[in-house]
Amino acid sequence: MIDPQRTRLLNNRNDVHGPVIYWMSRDQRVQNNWALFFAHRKAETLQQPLVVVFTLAPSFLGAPLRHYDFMLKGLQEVEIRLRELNIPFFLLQGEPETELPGFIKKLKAGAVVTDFSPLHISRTWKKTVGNTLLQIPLYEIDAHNIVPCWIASDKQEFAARTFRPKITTLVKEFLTEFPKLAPLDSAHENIPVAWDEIYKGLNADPSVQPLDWLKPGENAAKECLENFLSERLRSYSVKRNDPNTEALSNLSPYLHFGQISAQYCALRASRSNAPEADRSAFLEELIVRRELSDNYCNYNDLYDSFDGLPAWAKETLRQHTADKRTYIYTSEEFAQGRTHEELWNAAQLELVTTGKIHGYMRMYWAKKILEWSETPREAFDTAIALNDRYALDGRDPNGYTGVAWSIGGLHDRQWFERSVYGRIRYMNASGCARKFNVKLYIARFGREGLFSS
Ligand code: FAD
Ligand code: FO1
Repeated sequence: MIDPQRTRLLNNRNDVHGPVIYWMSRDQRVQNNWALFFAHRKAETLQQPLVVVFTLAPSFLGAPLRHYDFMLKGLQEVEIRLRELNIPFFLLQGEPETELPGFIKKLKAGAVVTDFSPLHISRTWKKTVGNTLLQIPLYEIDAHNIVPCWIASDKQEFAARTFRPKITTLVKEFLTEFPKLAPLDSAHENIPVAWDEIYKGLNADPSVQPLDWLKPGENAAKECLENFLSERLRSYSVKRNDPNTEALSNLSPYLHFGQISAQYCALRASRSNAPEADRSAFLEELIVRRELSDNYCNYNDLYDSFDGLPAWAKETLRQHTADKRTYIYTSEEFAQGRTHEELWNAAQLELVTTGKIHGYMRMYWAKKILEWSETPREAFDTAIALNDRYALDGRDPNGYTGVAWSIGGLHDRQWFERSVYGRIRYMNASGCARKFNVKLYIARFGREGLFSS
C-alpha cells in the first residue's frame, strides 16, 4: 500500500475515464518507485492502460553530454523493464510545457501522475502543465525521499540538529517494504523509442565527455549498492573521511537520476551485518543529510543563489569582502585546476576526470573557492557552476545545499572570526594532512598523476 501522505493533488480535478500517464522525471526507475506504483494502482482500479512518458529537455540546466549519456542509458533500461510489465514507454524531445499537453490530449488520458523534485525548473514545469489540465487531475508523489518532503517538515530547517529528531521519528513510519508490480493486462500501443534518433537530436555540450567507470542504470545501481554493503560499509565510520580509501558508496549519481531508491538503500543497509556504528553513520548521510537538502531547496526559493544564505553568514561575508586575498582566480582558472595549490588542483582534476570529488575533499574544494575568489558571491556562483558542469551527481538539492553549507554557513554554526571567511568555518591543507595522506591523493589525481600513465 502507498501511504496517502506521500501523494498530493496539484490541481483540483477528479479522475476521468482514460489511460493513466506517469510523467517520469526525477525517479528514473521501475523498481521501488512509489510514483510508478501509484500510477499502476490507479490504472488497475480504473481498468485503464498505463503509459510512462519522459520529456527530454534540450538543455536541462546546462547539463553536458556526460549527464545526458548516463541518464539516457538508464532510461533505455527503464523502457525494457516497463515492457516486461506491459507498460509502454514514450520519450518526448522538448520542453514538457510544449510537448506534454498535446501528448495527454492525444491519449485522451484520465489522470496524470508525476514524481517530486524541489528544484525551480521542475516546479515551473508542473505548474504550467497543471494549468493546461482543465479536466483531469495531476498527482505528485514523493518517490525520492523516504519521508515525503512536505511531511518531514513544513518549514526550512535551521540545522541537522533541528531536523534529525523530526525525521528520525517519521522514518519509523515511512521506511516500509515496497510492493511488487504485476504486469498489466490492458497494454496501450507500444512503439519502441528510436534511441539513435534521440542521440542525434541531442544538443548537449560534448566537451564534458561521458564516463566509463560507473555503469548507468537500475541493474548497475543495485550492483553498486550490494558491493558497497558487502565490501565497504564495515569501514564507513572510520574511513569515510580518507579520500585515498574506497570507503564510500558511490551511490550519489544513481540517487540523483533516481536509478535507485534511497528507501531501498536504507532498508538494505539497516539489515546489513556491518557494525552498528557504520550502519548509522551511513544512514545519517543517506537519510538526515540528504533529506535535509530537499528541505532546504523546497522551502528556500533562493537555494541556488548567494542571497538564500542565512542572514548571519551574508553579513559576516559582507564585512570581509574587502579583505585582502592572497590569491584570486577566475572561474576558468579554477575549472582547469590551475591554482598555486596542488591539493586543490588534484580535487578539481578528480572532479573533471571522474565526475566526482570525494565527500571530504568536496568541502575543502568549495571553501578554497571562497578564499581565492574576488567576492563571496562570485565564489558561490563558481562552485555551483563547476559542480553542475562536471559532477555526475550535480544539479541536485545536495549540491546546492553542499555549496551553501561550505561557503555560506548553511546548517552550520558560527566560528571564530578570521580574514575573508568571517565567521564561516575554515579549512586548510594542514587539516587535510592530519586526516589523510595528501601526497598520495595528489599523486593519484594531480596533474602529474593523472597525465603520466
Ligand atoms: P556516501 O558517503 O556513500 O553517502 C551516501 C549517500 O548519502 C550519498 O549518495 C548522498 O545521497 C547522501 N549524502 C552523503 N553525504 C551527504 C551530504 N553531505 N549532504 C547530503 N547528502 C549526502 N551530493 C550530491 O548528491 N550531489 C552534489 O552535487 C553534491 N555536491 C556537493 C558539493 C559540496 C561543496 C559538498 C560539501 C557536498 C556535496 N554533496 C553532493 C554531498 C556529498 O558530498 C555527496 O553526496 C557524496 O560525496 C556522494 O558520494 P557517495 O554517494 O559515495 O557518498
Ligand atoms: N529531468 C527531466 O524530466 N528531463 C530531462 O531532460 C532531464 C535532464 C537532466 C539532465 C541532467 C541532470 O542532472 C538531470 C536531468 N533531469 C531531467 C532531472 C533530474 O532527474 C532531477 O529531477 C533533478 O536534477 C532534481 O534532482
